[in-house]
Formats: sequence, structure tokens, C-alpha cells
Amino acid sequence: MDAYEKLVAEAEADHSGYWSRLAREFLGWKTPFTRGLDDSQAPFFKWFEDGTLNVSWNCLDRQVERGLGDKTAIIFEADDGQVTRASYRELLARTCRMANALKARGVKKGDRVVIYMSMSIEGVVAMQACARIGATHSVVFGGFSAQSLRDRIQDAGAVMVVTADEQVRGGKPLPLKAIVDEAIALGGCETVKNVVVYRRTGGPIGWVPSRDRWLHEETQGQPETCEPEWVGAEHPLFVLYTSGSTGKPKGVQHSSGGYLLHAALTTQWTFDLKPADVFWCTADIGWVTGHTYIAYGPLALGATEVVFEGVPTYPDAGRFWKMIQDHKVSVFYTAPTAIRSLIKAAEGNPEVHPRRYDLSSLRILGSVGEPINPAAWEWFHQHVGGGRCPIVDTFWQTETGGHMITPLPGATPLVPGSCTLPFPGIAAAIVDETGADVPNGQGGILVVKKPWPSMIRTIWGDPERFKASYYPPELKGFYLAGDGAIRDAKTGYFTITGRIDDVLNVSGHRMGTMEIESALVSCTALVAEAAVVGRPDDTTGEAICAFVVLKRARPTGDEAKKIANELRNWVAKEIGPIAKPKDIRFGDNLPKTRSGKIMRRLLRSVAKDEPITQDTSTLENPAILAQLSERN
Ligand code: 6R9
Repeated sequence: MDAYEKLVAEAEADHSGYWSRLAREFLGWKTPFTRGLDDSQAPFFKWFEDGTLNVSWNCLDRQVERGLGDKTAIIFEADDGQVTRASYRELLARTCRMANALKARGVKKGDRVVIYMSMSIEGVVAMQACARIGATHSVVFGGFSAQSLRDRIQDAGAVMVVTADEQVRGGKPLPLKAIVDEAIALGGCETVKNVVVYRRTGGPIGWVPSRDRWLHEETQGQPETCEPEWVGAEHPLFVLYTSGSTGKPKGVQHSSGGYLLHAALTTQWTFDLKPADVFWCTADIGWVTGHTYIAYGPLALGATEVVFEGVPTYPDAGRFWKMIQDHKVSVFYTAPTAIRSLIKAAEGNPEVHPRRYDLSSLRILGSVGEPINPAAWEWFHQHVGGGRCPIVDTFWQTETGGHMITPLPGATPLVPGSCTLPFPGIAAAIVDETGADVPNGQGGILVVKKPWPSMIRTIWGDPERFKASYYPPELKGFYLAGDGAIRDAKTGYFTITGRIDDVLNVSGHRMGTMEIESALVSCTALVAEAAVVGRPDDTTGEAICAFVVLKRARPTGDEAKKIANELRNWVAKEIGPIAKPKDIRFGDNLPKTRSGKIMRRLLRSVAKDEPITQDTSTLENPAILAQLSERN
């Protein structure tokens, strides 16, 4: 903790100088920067702006130059258990060939490339290849629907989509290319010149000869070297779409220099990474965790990492433990929702209990995506970590680029359920609605008082929304995270109390209630009105509960079940299966104030099957609550 305090003090004394020192230590620059933070156009902050670098050079060439060419960069385990490895030298060669292939198709610096891929070495290579030529990638999670994919392609104005024929999860092939075809057929994707397809399964797919290209044909004969495009530190490395409080997802734009610095730094410090470690982050590259802690951070440090195609429950719920054993994983980073479902599975079947496996290689455990409840923490600590591995509960967001509040293993004394203290240099604080500090022990709004290198730069194409979402005027120039938090009166430790906006967290996936509502009401044949709220769920953290008014009479019994199912499938088609409401209830109306506002706080109580104790005097139609309490 002394070392931690020292770093905190260094950052406090000279914020820009502290980050500049680390940017010089952790990254290789083509042209050194002369200035750290530029806040002249706040809240559009810039870091290391006159420096140039290349992210892929930092992740690959640099490792080869350091003598790590033969070190395994990626251990890939496919859904069916087949293992393939790529050394740093091989990863560099594959990245260069793909970069050359992209260039040959006219992709240039600043162009956007959408990546809609399975978890694979090729997925990481595609991201690195974009970085190499200065193209801005936008990875779309393979579980999103054609409609969602189309919206993202269109918003990003992508010139190319990189995809796979299919992905394999839990023994089943699932379409990817077919969904790209469907997305483009929806219209509005005229910017897309080529669709490049990685052959994963060889399953049947459609083909548009003027547009579609096989990745293996494109890369065949391409040179294994490719001069990196040296870009300014602020050059957009990627845009990643995430849910906000309105219906339209936000394209979170990240930089090259500042982002990579924090990716490398946090991977190093939060996971105390050592050269011999085998690091495994179980996230998908479609989420920010897969960007920072699979595609960039570990590679920027020359680490060996596991990349997994499949799901934790196939062929059985011992898969994670078996993989830790087989690959001698030493640092394991996963999500509370996975832990909770594996606890359930292990309780039901001793064969898949972690004690059946040799997990002695583990050194450090990590958690991300949602609050980890103390019971899950204890189980993870005891049964996975053998009571000896620190758990780093890392709080951060798509917008923050990397860890914000987290223990440092071996240093920070741990408290289950608390993400403990800010990462050195991150000015996290808790304030009230006016931006004034609240005392420890009292909850409030989580903010970050000073800019940091890996912060969101803007919302792609919508700087006004960026300002309004993250820098509301009443907060005096502090970054608004969108979460509530409380600090312990004695230790000052942070505990995140959950989102304070209309964003839900279901199995660690971020979803806007408005997004789901607009999907429901877009079913114009059936739905007149819909309101969506979250309710606590033992396994998924939060569950989606939708209250729906139909255009026809309120259904009951089997008819209600049937329509609820239709609507679930509709939402899956509009957004993706992850957005399917768990619970759909029908009413003749929704609880509204006399001025017509939906009273969501009442709906939240109804969703929880809680007795209504709140004030309902402003409610126009109190009888509706009993109706909405009926489950289908
Ligand atoms: C990395 C990631 C961000 C939201 C965030 C918060 C929740 C993430 C957490 C956590 C409590 C943690 N969250 N980590 N809550 N403890 N350790 O998950 O990014 O998908 O953008 O979600 O997730 O609510 O605001 P993202």
C-alpha cells in the first residue's frame, strides 16, 4: 500500500506528468510527444497529441524485437476442444498479411471496418490489422441481430465488414455471414464495398461475387511484412457501440496512444503480470473487456493469453476449470454471472465442481462487468482460488477504456463486494447532483474529476450527445459514469450500487431500457405501448421485465403466454437474444401520472413482486397495478 500511496501522490502532484512518465515507459513511440494532457477544448480532452505511434507495432513488432518472437502469444481453444497456438512472430506475420489484404481492397487510414466475428485468432488479427493500417475498427458482438448490425454499420459508415461463415458455440454452428447478408439487405449500408469471410466451419452460405471475398484467398500471397501506419496519439483506434439511456446505441470512440497506455498499464498492475504467466480473460472481443484485455493489453506486454471460442457450460459446466488445468492458467478474469451459473451447476453436479480439477496454477482471479455479490466472491475465492488467490474486482466501463477502481493484488486488502480504491491517477469521487462531494458512508453519484488517457473521446458523429451524456453542466466538469456508489466510512473503499440511469446490466451485458422498449413498440401489429424495467435476478444480476399494452384486448392464460413468446422472439430479432425480456406482463394500460408520465418506480416494485409502499397519489389509474402484478 505504500507503493500505491506513492503513485497516488505522484499523480496528485502532477497529473499530466505522471501519465506522461508512464506513457514513455509503457509504449514505444515513433515520434515522442512533448505534452501530456491538452484540456484547451474540454471536455474534448487530448493526450500525448503530438506523439505518433502504431498500436499493432507496440503489440507485435516490439515483442519480436524484444526477443519474444517465439513466445506463444495466443493459445486458442475451439468450442470442440481443439487447441492451436500462435507465437508473436506468427501473429505479426498474420496481421501483416491481413493488413496488406485490407489495403489491397482499398481500406485506408481513417476508414471504418466492422468486425462481426467468432472468437478466434483471426478476430484478434483483424483488429490488429486495422490498427496497423490506421483503419478504425468497430467490433459488433456476434450475438447481435441483423438489424443491430445494420444500424452499427450505417452509423459507422463502414467500408468493409470482416466476418466468419459461422461461429460455433456449445456444439452448434450459428450463422454470422448470413446475418451480415441480411443486415446489408436491410439497406443503408451502401458504404460497404467488401465483406471478407473467414472460413470457420465450411457451412453453407450465400455469396455476392462482386462484394464477398474469402479471407484465405485475400491473404494468400500477401507479404508477411507491412510497414505500420504511424498515427497521431489521438487517432481513433476503434468505435465500440454500447447502450445508453436513449434508444440509440452510442459509438464510443477511443484513441490510440492514451487507450493503449491504459490497456497495457492496467493489465500489468491489476493482474501483476509476469513473463511466465498464462492470462485468460473469458470475455468476447465484441465487448470492451475483450478489446482491452484480449486484443490489446496482454499483447502490448508480450504476455501469453488464452482465447476461447465456446461457452462455459459445454460439453459440461467444468469447461473453465478444465481449461485452467490444461493450459496452466495463472491469471483468470471472468464475470460474476458466469461464476454464479457455475456455482449452480457445481451444486447440482459434483462432477463439474472446481475441486475435481487441478487449479494450482492460478495466482490471481479477476471479476468484471457487474457487482460481484459476496457469496459468489467467497465461492470464487475458496473453490477456484483455493483460498490463496486475490480477487481483483475491477470496476470500469466501455467509455473508460480500462480499469478505474480496482484492488492491486497483493497490496490492497480485499473486501468481498467492494472494488476498493481508484487505480493510481484516476480521480474517482462521489458527489451529489450539484457536483459537491458527499462524505464517506453516504451514497451518491460516481464521477471522475480529472481526465485520464484512455477515456472516451467522443460519441462517433455526435459530439453534442457526448457532452450531454458525460459532462452535464451541473457536475462542474466532472465525468459522469452513470453509476451510483458509496465509500466506506472507515476505509474509503468504493462499492458500486448500480446504474442511476435507464441502463440495465443483464449477465454483464449493458442494455438500455429504451432500446428494448423501442424494439417492442416497433412490433406495430401487436404493441401499443411498452415499458421496460430491471429486477434483481440471482443468476443474471438483473433480469428484463417488460410491461406491454397490446393493440388488442389484454390477453390472459395460454394466449398471454403465446404472445409473450412472440414478443420475446421479436426482440431477439430486433436487437439480439441477450435482450429478450425474461418476464412480459400485459395490462390495459401502464401506470401513469396525470400528466401522462409512466411511473417506472412503481413498475420496478411490481416487477419485484413487492408490495407497493410508495406514494401513488399522483397515479391516474391505480387499478392497473393489480393487473400488471399477474405473471404469465
Ligand atoms: C467493463 C464493462 C459498464 C457498467 C458499469 C457498471 C457495471 C462493470 C463492475 C460494474 C460493479 C464492477 N460494472 N464492472 N459494477 N462492479 N466491477 O463492463 O463495461 O459493458 O460498458 O458496462 O457495468 O454499472 O457502468 P460496460
